[in-house]
Amino acid sequence: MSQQGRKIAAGLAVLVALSGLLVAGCGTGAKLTKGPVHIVVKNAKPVGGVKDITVKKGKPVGFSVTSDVADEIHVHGYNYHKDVKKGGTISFDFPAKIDGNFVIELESRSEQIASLTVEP
Ligand SMILES: [Cu+2]
Repeated sequence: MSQQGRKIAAGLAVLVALSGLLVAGCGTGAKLTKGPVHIVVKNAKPVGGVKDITVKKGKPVGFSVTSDVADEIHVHGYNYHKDVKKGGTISFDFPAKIDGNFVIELESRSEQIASLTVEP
């Protein structure tokens, strides 16, 4: 093996060790969402994909949505609805009373923007 080859092998070994640590870190339970979540909707789609919000039952759920299209934000399961204006921002703040996995979407477009997980 050339010296460069050895360096690459050593680098790979470090990467493998690091990714092992990351996987181990996430192994126990899902990662809970810390702090407020801000979802940005651009061209009627969530920027960066569907956002995961994970909280423990009984804890507060807080997030805001800034949208470039007017629509209604619907939190399934909890059945909260709020209208957002084109270019506007709205926020939700409610206690996580029901456990399970719930879709948060742009109601009139049936476009999912976030996934709410409430752990029992
Ligand atoms: Cu809906």
